[in-house]
Amino acid sequence: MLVSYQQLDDLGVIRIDNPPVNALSQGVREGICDAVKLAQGDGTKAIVVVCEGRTFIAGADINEFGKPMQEPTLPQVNAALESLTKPVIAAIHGTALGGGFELALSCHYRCALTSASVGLPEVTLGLLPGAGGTQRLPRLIGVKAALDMMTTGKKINATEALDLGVLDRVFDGDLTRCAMEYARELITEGARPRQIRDLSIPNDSFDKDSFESYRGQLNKRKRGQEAPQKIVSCVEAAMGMPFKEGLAFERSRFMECVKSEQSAALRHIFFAERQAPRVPGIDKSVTPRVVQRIGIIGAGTMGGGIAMSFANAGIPVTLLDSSEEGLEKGIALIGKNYGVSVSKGKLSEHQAMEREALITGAVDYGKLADVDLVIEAVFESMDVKRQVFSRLDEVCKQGAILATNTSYLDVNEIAASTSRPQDVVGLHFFSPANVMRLLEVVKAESTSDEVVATAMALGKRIGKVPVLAGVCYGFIGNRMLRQYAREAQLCMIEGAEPAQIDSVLMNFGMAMGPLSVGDLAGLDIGYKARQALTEKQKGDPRSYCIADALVELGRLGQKAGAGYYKYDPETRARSTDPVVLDVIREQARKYGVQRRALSDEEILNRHLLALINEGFRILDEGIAQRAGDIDVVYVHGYGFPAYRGGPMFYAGQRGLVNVLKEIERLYEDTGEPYWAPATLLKKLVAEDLTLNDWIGVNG
Ligand code: 3H9
Repeated sequence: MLVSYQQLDDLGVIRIDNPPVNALSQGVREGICDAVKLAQGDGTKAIVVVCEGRTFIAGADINEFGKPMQEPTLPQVNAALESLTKPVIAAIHGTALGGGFELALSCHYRCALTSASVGLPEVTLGLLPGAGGTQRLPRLIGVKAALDMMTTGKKINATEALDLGVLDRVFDGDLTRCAMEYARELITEGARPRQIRDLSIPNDSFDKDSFESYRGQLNKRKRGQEAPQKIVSCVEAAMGMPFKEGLAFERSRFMECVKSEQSAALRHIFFAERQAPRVPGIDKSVTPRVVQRIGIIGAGTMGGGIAMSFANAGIPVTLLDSSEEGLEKGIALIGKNYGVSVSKGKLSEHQAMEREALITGAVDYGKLADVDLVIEAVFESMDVKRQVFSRLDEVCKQGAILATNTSYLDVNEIAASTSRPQDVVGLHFFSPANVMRLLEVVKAESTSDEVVATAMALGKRIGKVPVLAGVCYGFIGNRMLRQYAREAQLCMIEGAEPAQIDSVLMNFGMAMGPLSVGDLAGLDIGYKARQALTEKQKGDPRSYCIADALVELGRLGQKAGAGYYKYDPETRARSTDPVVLDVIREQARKYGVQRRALSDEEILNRHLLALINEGFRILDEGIAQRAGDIDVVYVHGYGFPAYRGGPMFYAGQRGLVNVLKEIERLYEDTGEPYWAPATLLKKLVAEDLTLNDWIGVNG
């Protein structure tokens, strides 16, 4: 029974029970309508709507989008609840989200546990609140607050919701009992049904110009996204139209969103994120090890960021550095970062102090004797890593997990420097580690299932999206990035300016262009890494000669005020530098490259197809378990626009046949082996299969 109705003296209780999150599937919607009919006809004086399990309704059932809509629709359910002629009280625990919150807004009163929160996260799925949210919320809390909630998709906690007037009552304790007491209070007071639809929005609360400037801000904040702009239109409609017409307007915009490619892409990412931590082949009986204390080696920016990730989740950390001076610097940087969070109002001083207190500094490896898991974040050199791991092997207790944060190096070789390779795993965090959500969990040949399961569970516990990767140079993300970065270099030497390349990729939706990313990270990093390689390993000099020449001129990127661009020392605004254009032309001459004008389309295609082709190879080799994992890596670690679903989903949207044709053309034109189409791509096209049809080497 997804929905039950029970009469308890003078109260009716509608109880929803659709685990795991009480999503509003067709059966639930039908069940609520049936319950409303019973409630209307019996002798009860008020109705309480409550949910079983861990949360109030978390929204429409996302699995139903993209399939034919089945009645009753959620707007119909909400209209039925709102029209009941006795007070209806929503009793909220956990999170009332999306359609779940809209259902609560159709009830006449709302109460919640103090631990609850409410929100309209539809925008994160490329949707808008399509069951009256855009019409009811502005009537209840005003246009500006409603727009902010709906366009950010952020939840608000019960206290904020009470202050805003979204909730009427909050309490601690047994929700159903408290809600029933509240309902009886309302009956005693003679409270009447109170419909938000009947409230009006004052016409002067938000004028036409304010809507225009709000749209302009959204264009920057939500660059390229359709749903946020449609939300603004719906709220404008709420102001200018009667409720019923506003609802119809909202419905038609909602249906446009449901059918959009952007929403399909964001829904794909929603499910891919949840699937990523699952590792087929690991037996359900494998239980993760208990992890209560973490050790981190290296108090640099990376080590400090990793330490903060654990402290933020309440897990104590021992942060070790080889020198007192390095340790002091690292701890000071952590303190500074927490200070910034306090000044931005993201943390209270007390919270920041509590978190900092969880991080203890050390310079003596003996202090790591009792940690359950240790992560090495030292200099990227195999010799250094091997020394660190053999030392850890000596000091760490049996059963402790030994992890490396290497971005490229061979985890098998690192594991071999210990007597317990089964306990060694890669945990590749992305910078800044306390902010970025991606965590590549690298399984080496001997890593035990228990260790992988522990890493996945721990990643989730600290709020990351863990993705399994196999061992190869650069794992999933950086291996693909090399192909993408190569195209940026080649496009430059062949004729494009840095600003053209960056703006093409920004217009596609990338968080930053490849050359701006280079300047931000520092061009010296790649330069140093190349110095350690042989000429053969470095590959085609055209793919790095410009970067090398810039470093040799002291242009190390933003930190030096100059890289691919020059940077204003005060504002840090970037501009094109004729010196760089000269360097590019000089390198083209040196390598005999005939420069030409490159179209934006060519630049975009070459970058994306380079990612996609390598993605197919990675999938074929079993380095990634699923295409969706690659998408999650690119969205959460490399600024790929989530509304395009990640490189592999995007390839599917373009059509694998078309993608193959374009890669084949690039291969023919250049003769470069890296443009040889990936075997898996050819196989899927030949067999007329999609990526979803394909079951990879990992099952
Ligand atoms: C909407 O409401 C549109 C309306 O305005 C208009 C309609 C006309 N549907 O995240 P978790 C599954 S749009 C189906 O790991 P947590 C999820 O896939 C919707 N399934 O748990 C997973 O399944 P599995 C607006 C859903 O405790 C399982 O539940 N609402 C839905 O970390 C557990 O999920 C949202 O955008 C759903 N709506 O977090 C809210 N939600 O175990 C989306 C979850 O098989 N949901 N599942 O992988 C969330 O934000 C989080 O799931 C929540 C719980 C915070 C609720």
